[in-house]
Amino acid sequence: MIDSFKTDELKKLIELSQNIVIVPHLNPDGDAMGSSLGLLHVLEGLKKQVQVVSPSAYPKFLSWMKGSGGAINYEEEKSKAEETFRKADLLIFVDFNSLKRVGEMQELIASLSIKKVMIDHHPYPENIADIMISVPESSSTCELAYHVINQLGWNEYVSADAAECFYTGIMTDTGSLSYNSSNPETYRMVAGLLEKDIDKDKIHQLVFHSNSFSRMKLLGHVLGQKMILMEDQGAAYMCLSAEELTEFGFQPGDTEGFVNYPLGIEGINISAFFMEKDGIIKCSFRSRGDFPVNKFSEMNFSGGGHRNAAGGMSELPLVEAVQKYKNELPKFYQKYLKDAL
Ligand SMILES: [Mn+2]
Repeated sequence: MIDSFKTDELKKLIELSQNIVIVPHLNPDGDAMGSSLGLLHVLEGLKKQVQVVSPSAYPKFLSWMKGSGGAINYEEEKSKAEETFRKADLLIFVDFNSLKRVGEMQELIASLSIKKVMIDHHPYPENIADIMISVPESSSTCELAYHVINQLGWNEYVSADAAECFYTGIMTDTGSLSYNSSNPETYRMVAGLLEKDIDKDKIHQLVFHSNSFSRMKLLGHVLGQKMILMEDQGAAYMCLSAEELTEFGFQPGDTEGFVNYPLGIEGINISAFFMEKDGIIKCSFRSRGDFPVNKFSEMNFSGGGHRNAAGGMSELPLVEAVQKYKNELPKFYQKYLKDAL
């Protein structure tokens, strides 16, 4: 799957490095944290000094993962993060392919002249690293990272802790192997991880059944009061203002997966979720079938991602961002129907 020339180069680079910093994307999800911490455990097994520096906090439902407590949150520990970057001789980017995705860390990272490696499964990578391992066909960065470790001949360094982390990302990025997971390769990787004696049922329980009370209340509110259908396009959207987030005691990760719920309605194949946070509007888009939400987001919400799952942002006020969606989606949908015919 990956050029052996590239993996040879990567192996040499890791062997020569001593202080390795792993960077996930802003608001890291299960795949970003899973691949960061999985690689951390493997590289520590190889006797490297390894540190995960996240651009922002990770969601609480991932705090059971071994090593998560040691991750530096740049938003809260800027000087510690900067110190860590200064000492580093290798950076590994996981689960993103554009420096825009590290938020305020962007300038700092761009200024570092050390070697950089990218391991990612999003389409259209930007040239952000010396060694770019970009496999959009992969279900998740965790699947890809585990595959790379195997190709490097380091399977023995994948401990049960590491395997749990890698498994988590595969599970969260595929909705427990329900989408984005038709490639037999994914199951080969899952089989390899299960051989490490992980408790997959426990991981499922920890990730999907550890909702906070505040998240459940917020979910009830958004589904009950905020979901609007656009039946002509088979679409739905929901939005949450900063006031609503405060009212419901929002914690990072609380809205994770909300965007998927409207797709559970018969006839709804496109879903959007808008949230006012940190002075901007964060957008999430999902679709079923061929409708390319990544292209729609790229054109209208400075975003991108996968065909069926994309992110984006808007600097418009929330009401106007939502209005833009209501205006642009029907136009794009018409164009999509024509192009598809
Ligand atoms: Mn991912």
